[in-house]
Amino acid sequence: MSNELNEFWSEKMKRLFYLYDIDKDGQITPADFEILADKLSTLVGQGDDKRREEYATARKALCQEIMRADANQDGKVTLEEWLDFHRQLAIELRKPGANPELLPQLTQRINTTFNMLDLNHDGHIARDEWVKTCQFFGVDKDLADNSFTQIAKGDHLEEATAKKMFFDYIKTDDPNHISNCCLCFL
Ligand SMILES: [Ca+2]
Ligand SMILES: [Ca+2]
Repeated sequence: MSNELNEFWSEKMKRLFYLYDIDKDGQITPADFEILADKLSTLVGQGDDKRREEYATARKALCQEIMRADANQDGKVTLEEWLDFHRQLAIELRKPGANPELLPQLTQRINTTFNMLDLNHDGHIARDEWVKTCQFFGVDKDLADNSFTQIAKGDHLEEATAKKMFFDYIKTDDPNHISNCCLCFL
């Protein structure tokens, strides 16, 4: 793999950008995360106060991580800033011997994402958690179910496997790579 990232990769990162730009004003700001948090809390269930609180904390952490892409620090992440940020990350991840766990731009974000996906906090992602979250982001149920079958062993997606998948997702520009099913989660 070279440092050139192809059209497929750019399109993938653009889709991710528009996924986070929830109010569709063409930039990612903390306001988008407020809306996201409200929507996500319906996934957790209204009755579970503790879990909702955890979600609120996770959302703040995720917002901070994503706002790292705001290169000129004006409180908004533009598409250009977003692509530059992820291009640098992808190049970093492609270096031989790179340890993705040590990349500060990504580690916290991956941990937060994993914890949000692991809805019942038992250390792995179960099939129904995966499918539920995929559906929330508008992915077809069968498609979500199939992708889970491909990446997980049985009905459990272990933390290490999930994280490797997230890193591969940022890194790869191969349209056939299995990690592309992670679109919704980063
Ligand atoms: Ca926005
Ligand atoms: Ca900016």
